[in-house]
Amino acid sequence: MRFTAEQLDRIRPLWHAMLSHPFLQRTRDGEIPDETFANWMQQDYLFVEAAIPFMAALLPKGPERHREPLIAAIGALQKELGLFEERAADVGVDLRAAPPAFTCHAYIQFLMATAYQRSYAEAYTVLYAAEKAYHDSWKVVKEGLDERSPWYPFVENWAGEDFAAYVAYLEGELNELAAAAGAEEQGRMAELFELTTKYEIAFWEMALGGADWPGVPASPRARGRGEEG
Ligand code: MP5
Repeated sequence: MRFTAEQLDRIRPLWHAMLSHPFLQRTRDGEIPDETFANWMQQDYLFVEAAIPFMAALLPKGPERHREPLIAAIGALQKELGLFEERAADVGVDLRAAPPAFTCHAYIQFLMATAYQRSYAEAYTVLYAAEKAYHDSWKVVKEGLDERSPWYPFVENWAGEDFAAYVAYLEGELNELAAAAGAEEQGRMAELFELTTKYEIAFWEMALGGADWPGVPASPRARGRGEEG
């Protein structure tokens, strides 16, 4: 069995926990409150912004054949920020109203630490797991969300054919990297695969439960929907 199939098999209960998360199910069923979805949008906008330097940090570490695809992926992220901005403007959400939540902050730190401190194959594992997680997660939402929903463009972005092809490409490349890695490095890649999945679950949990830091009183600004007080 190839690396990605082996990992998905190994962490199946976790992957299932991610895909059956109430945030996804309620979004799929059109039951997610606007403020809750806005919370996710604000936090994921910050995450995508941070994913650009993460990808850029992978560039000098990777093989030359990965340059063009990584540059294209960075371009796609920049376009994705535009999608957030367009959706947010449409529904009156201020994407800059909330600071990074604890989980978003931690996930971003994890991305950057992985890019700078780990091998290319290890960092690429995190890239693949995060992209695959979003592809699979938004496919769950696609199963039920009304195409006229203001959130449907996010479904089209991550559950669409272009993103599916990108994830399939990453999968093939990651399996090549894993085949060339020694047993110890493969073990570290497996650990990072699992950790990334846990961060993904934590991110949905944060999106659903609010973006306040433990011990810090909720700030009215953080709600970011223009209702002061
Ligand atoms: C992605 C994302 C997908 N936007 N947010 C989280 C928490 N995980 C994964 O990455 P991208 O870079 O938007 O395709």
